[in-house]
Amino acid sequence: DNILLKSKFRGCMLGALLGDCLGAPFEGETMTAGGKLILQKYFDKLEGPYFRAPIKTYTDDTAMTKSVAKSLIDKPAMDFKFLAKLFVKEYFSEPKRGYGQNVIDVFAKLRRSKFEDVFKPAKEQFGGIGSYGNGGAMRVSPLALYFHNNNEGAIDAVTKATQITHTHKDAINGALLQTMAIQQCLKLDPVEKINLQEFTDSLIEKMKKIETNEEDFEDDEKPYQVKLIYLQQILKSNADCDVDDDVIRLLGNDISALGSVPTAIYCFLRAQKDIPGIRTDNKFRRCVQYAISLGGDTDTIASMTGSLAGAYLGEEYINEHIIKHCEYQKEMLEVADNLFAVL
Ligand code: F2R
Ligand code: MG
Ligand code: MG
Ligand code: MG
Repeated sequence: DNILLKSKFRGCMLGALLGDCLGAPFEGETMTAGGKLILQKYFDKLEGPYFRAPIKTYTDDTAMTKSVAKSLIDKPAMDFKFLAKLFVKEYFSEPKRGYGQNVIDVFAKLRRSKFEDVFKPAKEQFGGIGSYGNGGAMRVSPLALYFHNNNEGAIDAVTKATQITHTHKDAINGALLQTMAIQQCLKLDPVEKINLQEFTDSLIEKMKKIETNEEDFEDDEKPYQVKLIYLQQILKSNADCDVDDDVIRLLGNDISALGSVPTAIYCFLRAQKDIPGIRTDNKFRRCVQYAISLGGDTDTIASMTGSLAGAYLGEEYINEHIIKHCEYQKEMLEVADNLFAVL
């Protein structure tokens, strides 16, 4: 019903914000056992009785998500020149949010070219290959929500919104996979357990339709399907101690879309059950804490994991103390409500 869906919109947007804000201090780190204990205490403290503390600031992940949401709210028919201008305006007003170097170059080119063809600068990057970074996937939440009942609309809008900065197939397909995963979460009942096999089989089916149009079906032409099969295998293996190493080795924890989107989906699904070393009864927290505990691109993986967890569980499952530590939390609720209102 409408009340649940509205809560899921809020949960998804707050989850994306919280993962970014809490994950950012750990970006680029390798997490040791000691590091994971520090992380447990960090969450315990933030979740405890509210205390005044320096605010946890958001990074490029949220900065770009804000622009995607504004674009949808102001012009729901999607105007990609408008979106490109919002990205550029946001970047030049606050450049120190930890953006990737490629997107910085694209923004400079967009501004210099007066936005004549907003898809041209990104196409020229990396000798014409385009960026395979996770910058497209990390900002899709608003699009996944807005187009939750419109599969074709979602595919078209996510593809183009990604292509403003990222034209590599892996970047686009990673953004599409994250979109479809969020949309599946919206359809789940938060009080019912997730059928992990069904959830992942359904993503594989959808990626089969996206990773086609190639001459041959060689392994490296369907990389996301390969990753999703690894994901299923790791989920099924119940050995606990070395699993994190397998996750990092087989799924990745880096800034590429291919090395992070399947990981975020894995974190969300794995955290539906207890995880050794993560002491909490709160499922939402378990998802985000687990994502950060893998190290690497922690803000982005935790943000993508958080948006999935929030879209499944809804706002009520997010601890009210913890979210108060995040910059922009009040505004993000309004963003979610405005997105819901333009449906
Ligand atoms: N950039 C970071 N984190 C590292 C630096 C942190 C920052 N300097 C700080 O001080 O805190 N985080 C943010 O970037 C990731 C999203 O990146 P996005 O938007 O995809 O950027 P970009 O520049 O397009 O790609 C990232 C880098 O990947 C490499 N790369 C991409 N495509 C490539 C290709 N075809 N060939 C070779 N290399 C490629 C480049 O090094 C890109 O700069 C998120 O983690 C966000 O949090
Ligand atoms: Mg970031
Ligand atoms: Mg483990
Ligand atoms: Mg990051």
